[in-house]
Amino acid sequence: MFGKILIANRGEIALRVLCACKELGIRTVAVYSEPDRYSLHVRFADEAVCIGPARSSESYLNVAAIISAAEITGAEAIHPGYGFLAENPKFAEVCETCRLTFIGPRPESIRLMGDKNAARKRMAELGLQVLPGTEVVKSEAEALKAAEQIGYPVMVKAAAGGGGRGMRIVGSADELPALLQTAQNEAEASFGSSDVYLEKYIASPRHIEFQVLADEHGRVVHLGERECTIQRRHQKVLEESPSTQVGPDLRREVGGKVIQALKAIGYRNAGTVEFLMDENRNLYFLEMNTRIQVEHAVTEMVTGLDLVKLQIQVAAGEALPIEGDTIGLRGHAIECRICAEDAESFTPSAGKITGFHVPGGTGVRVDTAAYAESVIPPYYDSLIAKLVVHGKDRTEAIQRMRRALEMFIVEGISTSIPLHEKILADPDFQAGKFSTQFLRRFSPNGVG
Ligand code: MV4
Repeated sequence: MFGKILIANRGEIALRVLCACKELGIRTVAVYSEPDRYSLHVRFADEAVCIGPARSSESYLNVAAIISAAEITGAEAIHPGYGFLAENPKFAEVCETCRLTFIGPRPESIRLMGDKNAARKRMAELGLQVLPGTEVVKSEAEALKAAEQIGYPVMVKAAAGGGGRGMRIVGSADELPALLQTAQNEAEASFGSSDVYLEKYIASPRHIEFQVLADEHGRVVHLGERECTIQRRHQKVLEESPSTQVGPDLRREVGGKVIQALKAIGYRNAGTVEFLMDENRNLYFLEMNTRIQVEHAVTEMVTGLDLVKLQIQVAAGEALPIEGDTIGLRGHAIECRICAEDAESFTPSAGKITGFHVPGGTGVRVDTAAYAESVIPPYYDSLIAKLVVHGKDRTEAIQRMRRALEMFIVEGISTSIPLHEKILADPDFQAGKFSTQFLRRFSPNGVG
């Protein structure tokens, strides 16, 4: 096992990784930007190194500064958390070159899944269902011909994409030339590649993802699914596990296919395989995330596992301490992402937290790096806390979340707590009836 790990992140996920290291008896190195000097991840780490000014490109994305910090402190491994350098294959390679263990998948796996079209093609070859679609389209004529075959509406997607950028819905042939061009331009501007492909468009899907873990001895297990359909502008707002739309048979079928596909590519460490579900409960592979995700805690609540400890253990070469291909799921978990944002405009709300109280009690978990008098800087992600509850079933989890939200106090800045209260009170949400369009009902301008 590693003696010392550097945590290349900030906020709640840096603290989350610290918790796992402490429980495994591993010493920790925090890195921080200048405005993060008084952050809890700095306070609770054994050592801390300032890696640059506020701007991420000069601090949390500064590969040279992070590798130097690891070398100076004698860390043997780096945990990247999520965001920042977590899915950068070059960073994973640099770690290897510097004889530091990158706690995550091999660089080849990160690179494959970063190319959405290549990933889609590979996973289809390996047995996962995908939507009808194309390879990268070379010309307008080729796109028109392919779209005719697929049938409108189709979606134009950036091959290097993610986060909804470089995506366009095309309803008919006359719209295609202009939308193809704008998607290509946006893809070029956002990702430095204008490559796009087409896919059959699903109008009101659900977003369902499978959590997987793989060790270095060829073992791959899945830990069930998460329902992540409640999103706004391609940001997840609330997640739960299990999904009301996935029963034991579908879970076993798709989970089994996911395991086979990931064994075939020699996948290692934690990962998430995303699917779109249509109204007939078909699951179509969308993309794979090669990192620990924000919402991993809901899977931890229903499996009783510590995913970050397991990431560290498998990265150190240990075998997965899990019997069989799947693990039993117990009860129901829900996570609300508490963000520092204006309740009406959803714009980020930075500043000093003047009053702070987190709920507790049976079945409640709060992951946060915020505290009373702490300052939320404007430079980074607006997530300030994850409120996660577990109950014996979905009804109890909803009741528990509603009382926990009521007992969560954040003063001095605006948060998304009122939005969560509205979602949890909604009869359609309570009945499990929703799609990716759900949050539009709470936005006066219809921008979900
Ligand atoms: C789609 C789709 C409908 N049909 N693909 C959004 C982000 C990117 N990862 C993929 N996304 C979508 N791809 C086809 N063929 C609808 C979305 C989508 C979406 C997906 C999951 C959760 C929320 C969403 C919100 C808008 C669009």
